[in-house]
Amino acid sequence: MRVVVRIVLGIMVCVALSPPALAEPLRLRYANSPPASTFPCIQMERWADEVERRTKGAVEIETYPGATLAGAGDMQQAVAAGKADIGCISLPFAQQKTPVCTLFEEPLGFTSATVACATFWDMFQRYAPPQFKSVKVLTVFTSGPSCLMSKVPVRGLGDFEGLEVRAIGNGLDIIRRLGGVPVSLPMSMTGDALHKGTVKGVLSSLDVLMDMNFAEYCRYQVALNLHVYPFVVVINRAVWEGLPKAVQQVMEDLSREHAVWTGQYVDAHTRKAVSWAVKRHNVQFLLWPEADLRDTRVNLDVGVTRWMSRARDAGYPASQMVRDVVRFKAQNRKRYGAYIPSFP
Ligand code: DTR
Repeated sequence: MRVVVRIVLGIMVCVALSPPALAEPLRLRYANSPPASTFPCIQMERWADEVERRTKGAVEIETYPGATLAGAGDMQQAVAAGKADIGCISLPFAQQKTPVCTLFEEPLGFTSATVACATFWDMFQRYAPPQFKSVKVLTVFTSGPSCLMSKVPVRGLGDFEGLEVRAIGNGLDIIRRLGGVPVSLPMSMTGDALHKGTVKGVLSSLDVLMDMNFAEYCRYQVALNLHVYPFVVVINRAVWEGLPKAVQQVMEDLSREHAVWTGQYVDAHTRKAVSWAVKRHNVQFLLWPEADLRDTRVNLDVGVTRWMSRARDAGYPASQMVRDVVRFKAQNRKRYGAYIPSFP
């Protein structure tokens, strides 16, 4: 009997002293729609790595690029319904629109993704859009400024007339106002359309020259530096509220830092993409006559005026928002540098 008691006591001591079984990590599924090679998915992988590192493995992020878990058109709904825990919303595809998001689809003169990302984050905090109440916003960012890449040389507004150009969201209206023929296509279908010739150009940031290999089709570029394309990353509200406070804090601390990281990545990667496109496909950068650039600016300023009217109608302080975006943009240019891309 004494031996049995000693054995039981021994087992109890071993169990008491053994390290606690490593808790299973919390697994979160992160859905994204563009191809894995493009910057919205590169930023997703970096965010996932940082969350796993800063939570010391307590959280594991399973990433799903290329619309393998949820598509661009229903990303917020997929997260709200719990089909994905986290989702990256390309705002031009979002069903609901709010002024602080659509403002960034107007040409605001950004030349740097870093400044655009930081400014969008600052404006988003100040004018939190009600459209995201069903989820928790983790971070926001933008593309770099949109430029014209085309299969045929476009040396001014005259050459732009009647040209079929691909864009999304407000980019379509910009093409229309400049005399082109807008073609709405998701990024994933644009390469095929360029190959077939159903579109002759693309209005997008220059990273896609390399990441989507558009330089193979579009040998001519015009650095118009028009609007950017905004993105918002959200997490399911119930999943967020179920996270340990320490994990929530990691994600909150990452929010603005990651927005700036994404902008810095896009600016550096755009320089690399342009250099690659020149060397590999001999792309040329065309300069428009000053009169055409002036007419373009005047024409597109109409868009900001129309945005102000719509924002006022929606009950937003439109004039104050424009003053704030100019102020935040100046502050962020001073803080992060006024990156002016140098094209060959
Ligand atoms: N031009 C917008 C946004 C965008 C810019 N670069 C990329 C790369 C991958 C996906 C989207 C974007 C667009 O065409 O969707």
